[in-house]
Amino acid sequence: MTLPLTYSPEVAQARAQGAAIVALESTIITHGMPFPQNVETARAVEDEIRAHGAVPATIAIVDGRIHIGLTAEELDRLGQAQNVAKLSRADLAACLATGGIGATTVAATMICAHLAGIHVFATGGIGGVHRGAETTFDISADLLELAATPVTVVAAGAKAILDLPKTLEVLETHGVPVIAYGQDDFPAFWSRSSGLKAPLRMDSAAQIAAAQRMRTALGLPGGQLVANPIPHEAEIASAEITPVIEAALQQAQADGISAKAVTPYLLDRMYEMTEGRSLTANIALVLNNARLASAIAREMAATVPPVA
Ligand code: PSU
Ligand code: MN
Repeated sequence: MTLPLTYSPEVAQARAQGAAIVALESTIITHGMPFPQNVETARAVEDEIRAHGAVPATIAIVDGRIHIGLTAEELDRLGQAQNVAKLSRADLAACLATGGIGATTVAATMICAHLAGIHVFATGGIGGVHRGAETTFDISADLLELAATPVTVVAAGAKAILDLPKTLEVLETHGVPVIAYGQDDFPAFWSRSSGLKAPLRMDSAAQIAAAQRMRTALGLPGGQLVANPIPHEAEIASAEITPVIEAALQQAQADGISAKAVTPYLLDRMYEMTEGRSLTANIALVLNNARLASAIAREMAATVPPVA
């Protein structure tokens, strides 16, 4: 069976030349940000990657095929479509088999990036262990994917809507390297520090690329989580964001939100309660992650032969 992969012309050319490529997810577009900022941000992130010497590959399922790189029209269509399925590892094959349209989470984007020979991926925040997971068992499939699939994911840590100590514990149990970039603390998305020390720290893209190569050489499956703190000027102080998080969590509980709907619901509530400030910060940190991912991809491309 041939894989249902479609490369955009830009990504196909980059692959042929062995150029640096950075994968991007699409759930952040369909479920993470409102229209039109979602499409504007997706474009800005792609441009930022091009400006930093790499080629962007936004990944989504369109008409039952895995698209590695979206054309401008496809991106517009996805950004405005209603009721797009949010696809993780569990849903990906079913969506492809039934010919639908779908947005890939961090987990599904990692799977698709790996199929396409792409080793690095930039996003905003990853899914993690939800607060109350001891009763709900709500632990994002993103964490297990990092343990299984050899892609380095650059994120601004995880949102404090999650239980961050438990998230770090699950990553450790599954053998996922968690690398803070340029500081000792694990960042918490809108805030540069979560108050928790990250297990590992690196200060250069070259070290991060070398660590992924070494992991693979040792025969260890899986990727790495690079936690890149939000730029100083875009940070929302923890004293300001904490009450908003608490209120959003309470509303989610009152509304009986569960499973896949939890993360999009919380993001939406926070956007409204901060009057868009959470989104402005989100955009700044994704751009920052795109820059670091581009540098890592350039380091990787310098050592990895082009795809035949
Ligand atoms: N966290 C964010 N923004 C996001 C997501 C998570 O700060 O957009 C999205 C990502 O696509 C992530 C997914 O992979 O939500 C995780 O969903 P869940 O918690 O249902 O696994
Ligand atoms: Mn979940």
